[in-house]
Amino acid sequence: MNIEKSLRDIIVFEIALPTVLLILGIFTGFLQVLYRAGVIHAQKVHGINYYQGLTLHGAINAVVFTTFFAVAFGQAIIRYHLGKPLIAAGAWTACILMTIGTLAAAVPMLMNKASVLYTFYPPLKAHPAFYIGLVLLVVGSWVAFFSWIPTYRAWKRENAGKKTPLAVTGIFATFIVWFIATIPVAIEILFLLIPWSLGWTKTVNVPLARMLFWFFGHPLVYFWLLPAYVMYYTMLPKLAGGKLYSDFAGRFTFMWLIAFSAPIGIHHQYTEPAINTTWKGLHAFFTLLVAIPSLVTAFTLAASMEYGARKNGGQGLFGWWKKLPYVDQNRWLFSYLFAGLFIFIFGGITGIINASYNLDTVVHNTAWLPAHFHQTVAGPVFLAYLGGSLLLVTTLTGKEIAWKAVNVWIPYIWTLGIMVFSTGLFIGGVAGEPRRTNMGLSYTNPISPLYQPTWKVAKLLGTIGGTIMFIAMLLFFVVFFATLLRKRTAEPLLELPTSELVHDEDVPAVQSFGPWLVAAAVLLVIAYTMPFYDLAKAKYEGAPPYIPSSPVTQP
Ligand code: HAS
Repeated sequence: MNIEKSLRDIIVFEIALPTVLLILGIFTGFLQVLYRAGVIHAQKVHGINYYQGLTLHGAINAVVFTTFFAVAFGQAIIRYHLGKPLIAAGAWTACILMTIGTLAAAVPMLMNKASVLYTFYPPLKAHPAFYIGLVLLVVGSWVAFFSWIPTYRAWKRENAGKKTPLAVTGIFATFIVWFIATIPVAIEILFLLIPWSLGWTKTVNVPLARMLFWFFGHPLVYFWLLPAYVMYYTMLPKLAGGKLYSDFAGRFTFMWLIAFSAPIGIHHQYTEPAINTTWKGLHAFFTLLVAIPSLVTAFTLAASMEYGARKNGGQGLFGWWKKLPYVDQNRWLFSYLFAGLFIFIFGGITGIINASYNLDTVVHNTAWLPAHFHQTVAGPVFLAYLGGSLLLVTTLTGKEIAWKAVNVWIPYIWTLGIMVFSTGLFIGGVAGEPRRTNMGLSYTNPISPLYQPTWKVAKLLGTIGGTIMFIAMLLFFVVFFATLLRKRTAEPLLELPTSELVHDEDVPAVQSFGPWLVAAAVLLVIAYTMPFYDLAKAKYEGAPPYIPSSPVTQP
């Protein structure tokens, strides 16, 4: 499809900018591995302090890269599937706000004035520019979302009675989840963190700020996941040589995530003393319900791939697995999506372990947690985004993928790295290895009284896995930038693989957002009214800022 040059340029910029930043995000991730393994026994290296590196790693990879990708990908999906031009002013304003916001937040992070981790958890306190930058990034993404609504409405009027394309439903679900998620964090940042950071208030209400953060923090992970699901449902079956097994399964998944992504944030706070166990139990129950669409996704995608593999001559109960295009250079996106799915099996299982209130008390705040989230956000999500970034760049610039033979193997190298890395972290976590800790100064430093020799195997696995991941990303950067910078060989178009359907069920309940928005509102009232009321009633003392390099809170 031929699309406006300005939109092409915006999307390519929104992919290229965060990918450049990702170089730093990946490098600081690799440094984390080395600090924790005890290869580095220092507070800082190359001028980057441990917590500063951890913040850069989390903020660039999990906040900046993901938000830019979701907006760029959303624009491409809406433009392609609705076949109507987008509102140019919306696309430009979003891009400018997100870029200014990112740069504003980057400066204090690079100056070590915002080493508060991606969770910006008080009493860790950042420079105001960090919070203001994040607000602009979020507002930019809202502008993009709101600017798609008139285009969608116009399409609906012109196509009365037609189902909204599945991919468009998925993108709207993504941004509805994002909008719901970002309201509480906007309240946290605007009313608690910015005034505190500017010195207008002396202390901060930590339990309130944290509850607002996790009200945002869990739907955030489904905001990350949903664009990957859009690719899984609408592209993967086609790439596998088949069709999507069930349209209903896709719509159900998107709608269910709108309703259940948010009323579950307290599962990150099972150990917070300020919250009553009744609400923790309720959020645990809702968390188990949020896993349902992912289980539906697992079976639907397996059936879709089986359909494609059998069309391609696959036979037998398991023999058809051999007929999938694992290393087909022309269907290279399959390898990115399939590898992510494989990793997600383990990310999903460990998520359900975390959700189980009593089991979580064993693993909370240990290395188990980064293992879980590397098998979710750094697994299916990251691989889908890397693949999606390459897809958008190659189609919108008319440039062929460089290093095709290498490209198709990158996701498998990454998968090997993630699996070894996470195994090390899971083992270490169960043994009590803490997360967010510069262990090179303590537990993995033989001259420290805290040295833990029994964690050696876990650390060795973590280091080997982390190194393999780093190599995979170096290869990705070579492929990505070689593609971006090479000569154009075809006309720049927007072409997205789109699956046909095996079963096109007509189920009105999953064809309209309205009932699911109402369900989301009702569930939020049930899940959060009493916990916030309890916090409002309690008379906790406000907390002064905490400086990461010192265990003593600063007056
Ligand atoms: Fe999680 C903590 C529970 C999913 C990300 N999670 C985190 C954190 C992050 C994160 C970043 O209940 C840490 C935050 C921090 O910094 O503190 N999580 C869950 C549950 C799910 C889940 C129940 N998480 C995700 C996803 C994430 C993500 C998705 C990112 C995108 N998580 C928790 C809990 C905590 C937590 C607690 C807090 C713990 C604590 O103590 O702090 C579920 O949504 C998972 C459902 C998934 C499945 C898997 C389906 C499998 C599929 C693959 C099929 C494969 C095929 C291929 C077909 C049920 C779809 C077959 C191929 C072959 C070769 C066989």
